[in-house]
Amino acid sequence: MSAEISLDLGKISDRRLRPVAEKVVSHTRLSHADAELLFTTPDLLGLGLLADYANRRKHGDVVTFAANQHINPTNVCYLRKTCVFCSFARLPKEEGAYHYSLDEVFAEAEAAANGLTKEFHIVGGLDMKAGLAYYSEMFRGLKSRYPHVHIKALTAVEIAHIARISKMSIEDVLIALRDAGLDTLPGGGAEVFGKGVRMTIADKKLAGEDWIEVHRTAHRLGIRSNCTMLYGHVEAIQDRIEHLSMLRDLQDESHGFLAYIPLAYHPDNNALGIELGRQGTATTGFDDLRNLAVGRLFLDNFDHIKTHWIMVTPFLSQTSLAFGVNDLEGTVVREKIYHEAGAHTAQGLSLDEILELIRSAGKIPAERDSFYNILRVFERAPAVAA
Ligand code: V47
Repeated sequence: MSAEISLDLGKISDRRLRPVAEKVVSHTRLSHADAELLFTTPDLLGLGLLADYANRRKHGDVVTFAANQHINPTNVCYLRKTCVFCSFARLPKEEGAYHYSLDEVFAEAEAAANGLTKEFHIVGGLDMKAGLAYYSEMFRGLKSRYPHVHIKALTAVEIAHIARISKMSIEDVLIALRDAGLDTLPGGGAEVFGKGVRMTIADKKLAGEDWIEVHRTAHRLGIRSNCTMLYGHVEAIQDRIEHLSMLRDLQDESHGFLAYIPLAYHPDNNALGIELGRQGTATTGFDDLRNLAVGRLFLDNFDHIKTHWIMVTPFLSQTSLAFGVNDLEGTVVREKIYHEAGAHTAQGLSLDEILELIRSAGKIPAERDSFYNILRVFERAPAVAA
């Protein structure tokens, strides 16, 4: 594939990016100083060109998506008061708190009876009533009803919570959940690993090193996972670089990550947004594209960079397909976490809408399974007559 992929260095206007470009072309790993330059250059188009080059070298013009359904079984979370960026969590007796019975989960999952859904993405709060038995029965029930649907469930933070309330090791919890039907772990709960930032936005949440350790254990057991970074709140550029570095190091060691997904902070209806005076002011398109492009370039050992259209809008996600991104969050069906935090996007996209987004960016849409095997490739859009 790489034979036809070229990079026109003349189009990169920030000359300081040239040595970085040469490293990208020669597959040389980028340093922290390179990452700092990428995070600060005003030459967004130059950065995009580099990221697009690195992406097309791996994936050509193919952009993948999965037919997935998000299910959030509980919003009860004992970290409600200390994870100040979150708008989704509630204390058990607070207005709006909910905890689905298993029958309610199965009823919500009935949307998968359409035969199109290939993945359940299941995450929720740290609920004292949602332990190993609850999730094991849930996964068994889902697998018996929809054996073909992959279960991507429970962030590292939830795994650690289940281990703590069940007085079990992380490894034993992962093994028990895998036996019940868990296939992979989603990438949530990572936020920003640096201690200073974590103390400010998610004091008492699982520490960054411990988040990494849960994923390391999962990878050792053959359970693949995703990873994320929540950006656009109080973190400095150095915090972003340290975070990405920790992800890159674990990937070198385990090769267990499937995709990296930068998550844009949404400031509505949460204490942090109020404190920062940011209600209604989400991240900028410039920073959204930059985070995706830097992810592609710095995480040279990752195959897939995914854009979450719910957080950055389908329009920006579409634009990001020219900034290093090869994977689009899927159909989703009914999203709750970011809509509580002020996302104004739809709660799901139809297959036709996804195909149109990808095609009108000049790319080739392909449906994938949860391990990124291509299931079907769709035609390119027919050329428009001049
Ligand atoms: O960890 C919570 C984020 C994450 C807010 O693995 C917020 O395929 C923005 O990780 N503004 C959970 N973000 C979701 C997640 C995810 C999403 C899509 C795909 C995958 C995957 C994983 O949501 C949390 C946190 O970082 N979040 N509150 C907020 N106010």
